[in-house]
Parts: sequence; C-alpha cells; structure tokens
Amino acid sequence: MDGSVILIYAPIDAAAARYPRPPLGLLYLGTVLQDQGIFPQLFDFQHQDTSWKGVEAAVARAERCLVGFYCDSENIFRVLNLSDRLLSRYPHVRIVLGGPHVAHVWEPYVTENRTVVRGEGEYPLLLLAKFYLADEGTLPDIPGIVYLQDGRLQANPISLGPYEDINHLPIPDYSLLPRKDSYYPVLMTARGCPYKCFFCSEGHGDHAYRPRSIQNVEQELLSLKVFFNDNLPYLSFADDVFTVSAQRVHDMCDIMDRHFPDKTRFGFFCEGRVNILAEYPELIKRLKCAGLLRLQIGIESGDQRMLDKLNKGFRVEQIEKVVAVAYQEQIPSIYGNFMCGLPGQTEKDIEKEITFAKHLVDLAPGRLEVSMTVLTPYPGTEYRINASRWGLTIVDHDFITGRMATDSSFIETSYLTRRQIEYLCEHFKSEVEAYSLEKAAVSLSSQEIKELFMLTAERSLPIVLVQKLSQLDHARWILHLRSRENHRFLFELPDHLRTAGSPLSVVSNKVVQFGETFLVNKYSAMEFELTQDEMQVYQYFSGKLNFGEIAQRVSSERSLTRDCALRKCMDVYLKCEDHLAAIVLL
Ligand code: B12
Ligand code: SF4
Repeated sequence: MDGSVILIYAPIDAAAARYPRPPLGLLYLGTVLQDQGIFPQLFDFQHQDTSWKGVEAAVARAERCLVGFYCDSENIFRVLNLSDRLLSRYPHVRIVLGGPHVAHVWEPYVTENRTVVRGEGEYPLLLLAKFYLADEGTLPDIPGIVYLQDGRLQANPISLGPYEDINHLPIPDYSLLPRKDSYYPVLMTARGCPYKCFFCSEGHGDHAYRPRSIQNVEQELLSLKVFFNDNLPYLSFADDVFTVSAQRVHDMCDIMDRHFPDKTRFGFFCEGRVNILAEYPELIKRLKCAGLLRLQIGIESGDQRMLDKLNKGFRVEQIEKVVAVAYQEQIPSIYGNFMCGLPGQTEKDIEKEITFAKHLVDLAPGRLEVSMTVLTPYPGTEYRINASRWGLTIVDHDFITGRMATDSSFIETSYLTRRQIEYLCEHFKSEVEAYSLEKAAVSLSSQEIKELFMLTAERSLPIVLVQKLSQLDHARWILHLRSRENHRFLFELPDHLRTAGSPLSVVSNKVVQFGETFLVNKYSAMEFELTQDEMQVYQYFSGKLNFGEIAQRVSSERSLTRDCALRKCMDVYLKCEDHLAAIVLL
C-alpha cells in the first residue's frame, strides 16, 4: 500500500488531562487496520505530546493519505475546520468522518473529498482504506458510507461485515496511543443499549445491543493485566449500561475476581441501571466485592410522570432503593444525574427535584454525588425527531451557541426559556451540592474523608466532594503531597514504620494564639484548636524530625517515659491529620 491512514481525536477543549481516557472508537479502528497490515497513526489532542504540526508532517510525508476524524456534536465544527485546512493544503488527502454525530447527520458534511461513515466504522474504514490507498474495490460496495457520486449524495446501506459478530473485533491496542502508559484503562463489554430513553441516541437503529461473550471480555481483561503490569487501580467500563442482566453481572464479577483478586490493585467504575439494580439489589454487593469504586446511575427525575415521559421504564421508589442499598453496601462513590428542560417541566418542578435530590443525599450522605444536565436534542433522539410533539422548540440545531459539557440549553419548552433552563440547572446544582457537602461534613469520619482523598489521588476517581475540599489551600496541598511516593497518612503506615516517619504540618505558618489556645488554620473551614501543651509538640511537625526523635525531645523536656511521649506525639498528630493539616513524610 502506498499511503497512510491518520486517525484524529480533536475535542474542543483539549486541556491535556493528566490521565486521559483513550479514544476507544479510534483505538478499535486503528487496531482493525493494523491487524490487516495497514499501519495507522493516531493523533489524540487530549495528549500534550500531540501537535497539529505533527499531523501536517505525517500528511506531507505520505504519497496518498486518508485522514479520519472522530465527530461528536460538540467537536464537529472544529473537525470541519481542521479537515478544510488539510484539504486546502494537501490535495492528495481524502477525509473520512465518523462518530456519534455524523451517524445521524451527514448531509452537510459530505463533499467530493470528504466521506462520512455511519455507525460502527471498523469494516467500512478498512474497505475505504483499501480503496483510497490501494485502488481496491469500489465505493458503491462499501457499506455504511455516504459520499458524492456525480454530484449526488449516495448513502450505502449499513453492514458490519465480519464484525456483525462482536467477538470478532480485536482487542484495542493501546500501543497506538501517544505515550501509551499515560492513559487509564477503558473496557467496553457490549456495543449499544437495550433501552430507548427518549433523550438518548443509543438503543435506536439496526444494531441496538450486542454483548461480547464473557470469554472475549476475559481475554481483554488479561491483556490489560499484562499491559498495566497487574495494576489496574481504576478500570472504567465504558458500556452504556453495565448491569443489563443479573447473570451477566455475576459472570463479569467472577472473571474480575479470578484475575484481580487483590482489590488494592484493582477497582472499577460502571454505569448501572436503576430497574435492574432495584430488582436484584444483591448485585450491588456482588459488584462491591469485585472492586466497584464508583457507580453511576441515570436518575433524571424524581417525578414519575417525567420518568414515564422519558421512557425510563423504572419507578421513583426504585431509585430510592438503589441509592439506599448502594450506601448500605459501602460503595465509596455513587453518582446520579438529573435532567433539566424536560417536556412540561416548570420552575416549581425543579424545586421539587431539589427536594427529592436532597432526600436521596440523606439516604447516602457523603457518598452520593448528584448533578444535573440540560436536555439536549442530540441527533437521532426522539426529542430531536419529534420535538414539537413534546412541546420542545429547538433554538439551535447545530449547538453552536454554547457548550453541552457546561450545560448550555439549545431548547425552549412550553414553560421555560433557554436562559431559564440554564439558570434552573445551575440553581439545582448549587443547592444540592451545598447540601451534599454539609451532609458529608457531618456524616463522614475524618478517616473516611482521607480514604476518599486517597481514591482520588491514587485511582483518579473524580469525586466532587474531594475536589471541593481541595479548593481549600491546605487540602489541595495534602492531595498533592499524598500523590507523591514519600508522603502518607499515619493510618496507612504499618506499625514498624510509624516512628520512622516525620510529621509535616501543611500550613504551620497559619497559627494564631489567643491566650492559652492556639488556632490552626485560622479563618478557614478547617480551623482547629491546640492547647499550649499540644502546641509544644506541634512545633516539631516541621518534617525535620521523625516521630521517634520528637518523642525523645518531649520525653526529656517533660520528664515523661518515651512511650508516654510517643503516645502524646501521635495524639497531637492525629488531631492535625483529621483536619487535613499534617501528613507523614517518609
Ligand atoms: C464513555 C462515554 C463518555 C466518557 C468519555 C468520553 C470519551 N470521549 O471517551 C465521558 C464520561 C467523559 C463522557 C462525557 C460526555 N459525553 Co459521552 N459517552 C460515552 C459513551 C457511553 C461511550 C463512548 C465509547 O467509548 N464508545 C465506544 C466506541 C467503540 O464507539 P464510538 O466512539 O462511537 O466509535 C465507533 C463509531 O462511532 C465509529 N467512529 C468513531 N469515530 C470514527 C472516526 C472515523 C474516521 C470512522 C470511520 C468511524 C468512527 O466507529 C467506532 C468503532 O465502531 C458514549 C455512548 C456510546 N455507546 O458510544 C457516550 C456519548 C459519546 N457521550 C455523549 C455525550 C453527550 C457526552 C457529554 C456531552 C455529556 C455531558 N452533558 O457532559 C460529555 C462530553 C465530553 C466530551 N467532550 O467528550 C453522547 C454524544 C452524542 C453526540 N451526538 O455527540 C454519546 C453518544 C451518548 C449518547 N448517546 O447520548 N462520555
Ligand atoms: S440513557 Fe442510558 S439506558 Fe437510556 S438509552 Fe441511553 S444509554 Fe441506554
């Protein structure tokens, strides 16, 4: 073959994440091509090592070049921009677009040199690559593509070829990614979704739900185990719904237990569905034992009429049950989403949603994180296709005037303008967040808060409570220090290491004396008091002396036995650690 294939993921905010998620779709496409002897280059703009110059250099080097872009409804205009740039500078380039946006809207994007692939792209892209780079086959024979023929749009019927059987897909090859070690692992055990919520484009079309066999998923788990050196602190299942059936959940948990019995080196995230988890609540315990760290559920609303309008297929009481059981089973982090701008929803309804969300927080204080997103009429959804039937007016079909990820509204309803929807969404979030933080502060022990910090620092769990606490200077410092190898909390250390560690106070310069009392972290949410006696110990928490050495000094200064001095020293330290004001330096 005389040319190359370049695959590009270009989100609009390519803020280089420390551990980005692999662009799984492109990874599958690249691996399939590679298996067939076509070696693609993958440029992921989430990664700081990726530059546009690099893309252009790769294009310029190739004799023939097929450049494929991932397109969602958020980045489509950026993609058009970038592809126009390539087409104007490099006449030998052909562009192909794929992804969830163009799976449903393709007409505006197809040109002489730009083709669209609808739906799953593995088989069509393989045939397109052979066509453009090696003159093999013809366009009419390539399934799922939309192209121009004699100036007319031609949309070929979809077929997935050998990949109709999902088990024939290869295991995604992480080595296609730039600096593969800096990504965190993602695994998808099925394509599509068996449900049809009206705000979502999943579950519609020819290939609604295709699960992989358990053996096939097991192979991928094993390959991840080898690739990540038997250390998968936070595996993210990318399935739309991981809990499709009780049997499948049991089977998945069995293979996780078999290959990752040590849960200190393995944990995972998944999306659960309320109806299944409420019907089989024992699954939550099973998932927890297998290493579940964060469970996401789509709540959407606490109003049964709304749930029915959304075609959710579950009841309000089932939401309550799932949240309560997840709390009982001590799932470290539970995330639930509500929706704003629903058909018929009024300002008063949002107030009721706030009350319901707070009630859920009461069922799982410190563990449940609640958020809200604005109903967005994505292409392919019932609410876009039949908007007026639902009393929705789409005010911006192309989503140009805002950002989905930051809850811009692109609709109006019979009761709310787009700005009211945006305002109410923010209002819900700030009310519920403040309530959740307050509940967390009184319900979680300091040990539990520290454990949540560790989950964030070590396993990259996106827990909002920790993010909020981390906005406090010293909490941020603790989190930062804790991510380094030589800083630990005392409770994490085995007994024999405790006296060897040196306590390091995080904000020792913020101590104010009032008579016999010393206030540490004065004027902050984490203010606490030390007595004069305790202060005399605290002054040594500079990271220069270890606990043994401090105890030695305290013992001679106060004529105490060494054991007694050590106990005093530890007590003062723990008080500081409980207020996120100290950490042990090893
Ligand atoms: C995991 C996930 C996330 C993760 C990670 C996203 C990521 N970029 O990896 C998180 C939680 C961060 C996330 C966030 C959001 N997500 Co999301 N997410 C998903 C989910 C469930 C899985 C993605 C995945 O890995 N798919 C697996 C791969 C194999 O499929 P694929 O990417 O579609 O690729 C295949 C085809 O599309 C095609 N293809 C893709 N690219 C290309 C390129 C070429 C050249 C070709 C030929 C073919 C092709 O071939 C691929 C292989 O078959 C999808 C739903 C889904 N089932 O896909 C939603 C989905 C992508 N998310 C969606 C949305 C709306 C969001 C948010 C805006 C939600 C919000 N309000 O905040 C944010 C936006 C974040 C952002 N800017 O990326 C929508 C997008 C709808 C749209 N029209 O754009 C989806 C489709 C869900 C839905 N049905 O509504 N999401
Ligand atoms: S919202 Fe979730 S459960 Fe509903 S159709 Fe979409 S992916 Fe499936």
